Amino acid sequence: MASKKGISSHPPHGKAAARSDSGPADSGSRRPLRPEDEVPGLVDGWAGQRTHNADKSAEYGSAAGMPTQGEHFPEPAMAAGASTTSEANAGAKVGAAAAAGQDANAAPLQRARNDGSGRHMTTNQAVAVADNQNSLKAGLRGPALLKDFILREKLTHFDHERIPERVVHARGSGAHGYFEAYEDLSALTRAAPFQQAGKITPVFVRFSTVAGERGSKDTARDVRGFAVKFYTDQGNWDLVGNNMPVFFIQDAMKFPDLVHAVKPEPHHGMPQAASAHDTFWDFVSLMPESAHMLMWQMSDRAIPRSYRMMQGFGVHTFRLVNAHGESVFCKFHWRPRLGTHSLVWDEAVKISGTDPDYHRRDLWEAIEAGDHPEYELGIQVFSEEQAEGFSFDVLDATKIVPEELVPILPVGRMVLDRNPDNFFAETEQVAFCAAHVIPGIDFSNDPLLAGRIHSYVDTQISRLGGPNFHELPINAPVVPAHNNQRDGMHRQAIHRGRVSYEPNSLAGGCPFQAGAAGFVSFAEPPQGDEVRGKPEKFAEHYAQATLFYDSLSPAERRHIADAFRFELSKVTVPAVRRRVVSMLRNVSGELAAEVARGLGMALPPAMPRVCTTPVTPEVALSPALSLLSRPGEDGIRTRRIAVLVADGSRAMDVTTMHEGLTAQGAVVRLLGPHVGRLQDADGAAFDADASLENEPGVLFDALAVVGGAAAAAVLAADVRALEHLRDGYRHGKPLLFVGEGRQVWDATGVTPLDNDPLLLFAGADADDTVERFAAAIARHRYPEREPAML
Ligand code: HDE
Repeated sequence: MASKKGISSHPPHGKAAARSDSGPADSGSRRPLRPEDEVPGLVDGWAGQRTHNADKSAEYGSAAGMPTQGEHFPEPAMAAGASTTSEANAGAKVGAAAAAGQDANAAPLQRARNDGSGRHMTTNQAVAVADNQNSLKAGLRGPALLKDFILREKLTHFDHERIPERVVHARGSGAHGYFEAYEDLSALTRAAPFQQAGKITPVFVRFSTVAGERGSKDTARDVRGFAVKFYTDQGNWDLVGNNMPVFFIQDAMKFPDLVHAVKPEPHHGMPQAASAHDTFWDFVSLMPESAHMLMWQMSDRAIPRSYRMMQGFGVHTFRLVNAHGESVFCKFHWRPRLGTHSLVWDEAVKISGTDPDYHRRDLWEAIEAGDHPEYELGIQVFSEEQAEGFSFDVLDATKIVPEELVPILPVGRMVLDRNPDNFFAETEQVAFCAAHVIPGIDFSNDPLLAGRIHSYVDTQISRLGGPNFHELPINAPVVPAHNNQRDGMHRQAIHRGRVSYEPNSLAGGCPFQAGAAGFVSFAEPPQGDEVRGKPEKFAEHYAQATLFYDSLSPAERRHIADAFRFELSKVTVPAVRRRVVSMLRNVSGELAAEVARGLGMALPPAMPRVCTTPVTPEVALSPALSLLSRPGEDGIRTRRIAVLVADGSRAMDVTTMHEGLTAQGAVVRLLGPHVGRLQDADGAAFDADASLENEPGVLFDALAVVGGAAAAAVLAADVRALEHLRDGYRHGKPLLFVGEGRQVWDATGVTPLDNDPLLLFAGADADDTVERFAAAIARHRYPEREPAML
């Protein structure tokens, strides 16, 4: 057993360190020597007491069991890690002696913020810059001089302002916030955020697309990253998930192949941020395990309306481990309070042209407006024995555990309430890592997860330039980190003392191993021989793809067929198209036939299945998979409504609409032929805050045209207004026409469906117009219009 003892409060004093207390007369920071400054004597005392490494015997044999705390000695002031006897001499640069356990990195981010307000400009060496307009020249028309260190510093820094973008998930947006636990989960896990009801843990979240480069559009058809860094009081925990609960591949060995296939083709660097090309479909159709994920990727989930309106999933099966070392399997789910909503494809394409930053802007603006996005964290918990009984393998990341099989237990909520100060310093430099777990959270043997545990740390080393990326302010934990790792590029911490190894006696044994209080890996029994291979249940590739497809509404199913048709129409090699459709036959005959029809090809025979023994899934339909089951709890809150206006629009209508919808939390914009001042027939003035040109209708969730004959005539003759309304109708959005505004609808030439519930006409003086419109907006879309509009 290792000792937890320490030596008592009065260590033996050795020879006092030779020190001079003389110094400049003005050095008020000096102080006389104190007994605890007698570092050499103290250390000798520790070294003398630690006659041998008593911890050593605990390292051997399977009986060793739980690790024990390392032998160490209580630390008197300025002793254990002291570097020099002059260390306590305070100064404007060095400050005074470090407090025991100090780690400046653990402080809140404000320690690193830089505020130039009211300050003059300086170089990086803090030398005031007199002239920031002109380089130094030999004569006004003469050559610039090499000795202009100010110009050179500025240009040199500029030349190195970029870092490599992420290999995948390069395009992303971040936000700060907090996680609040609903209840004490200590029976299940010792993970810090879940130890008491109401406990708050700070978080930083980064949402992303996967395939596109850093400057690519937000509304690409793609998986979205949903990465959460919990700064817990037990260290950082990163839950690095996606907005889809499964993945394309089962084994990390295939990840580079998958990414090479989906990224722009290497010979010509196209297409950007798109899976609609030959190499992607060639690869995935030779990897039938991707069938389930492809259904998600071709579904509405791949074109979310907003980062604030998408679910998040941990994807892999994890372990929760409690203080007794007992473990259960766990799947993590994030559920947005605003509901899960999507764009439609034509809309996503148009948005990408008009606002490639659509999701980034949406997240930023909502937080700035005080509409803080909120997500509930839920867990599915099941035992190893339960898992063994499932028809699928929980270690296979291409499978979900249906909610109908294992219910989701809500355990807390996350609120994003603060935008970053600086995109680069925070969102770009944040380094998520699947290996960042804390006591109480552990890995399962999912072979995809195993690769991730390696890959994320590794990639940061080239992306962030060395092994000390954990010291960047955004990555540093909120509790101090102490170990014997030293040096490396860009080291920020100034470690004290001569000891950077353990065991030691010269630093009183510190920092010492935490024993049972630290991270203790779950004692997973060994599984068998070392082999390269996959378990049998991994061979079933289609049952859950079918489950997903069958559980969706007709409109959602149609969107999947449309997406396959579009993507495959971009594939130039007919054999690849055929192979994909032959794979789809194993998912759904209906889907395969629809896609084949859309591609003008004969239905190929079904692809031979890898698993020929039929599997009986526990769940044949899972309504929870349909977006229809996830409308959200907040009605029209944060929905963007465009009110189309022109000179002559009834100012009263404008005001009623604006106030009525804003009162329900919607974001209303007046869209005029130009921005700025407009007036109604009576001369009442109002301002258009956007124009038909700079904020086209696709950027809104609903559109309205208010009354006023002159305005209606102007808008009915404006092709942009008509296009916005046609798009709005085609994309299933609520449309409202008040009084003479109806003339604008008539001018669109659209023949509406009978009894379209989201196409509203209101009399000029009706009282319930805003209420009817709000009710329609809360229904979001009427997808039944789409087939008629293709
Ligand atoms: Fe990632 N992934 N990934 N991934 N991943 C990265 O790490 C990797 C996988 C996910 O906002 C990279 O820092 C491997 C699944 C997100 O910064 C890289 C494998 C899931 C993000 C990497 C996977 C994810 C990444 C690139 C298969 C959902 C963005 C830059 C074995 C559970 C995090 C970086 C952010 C980023 C590797 C598969 C989610 C290269 C090897 C499955 C959300 O390390």
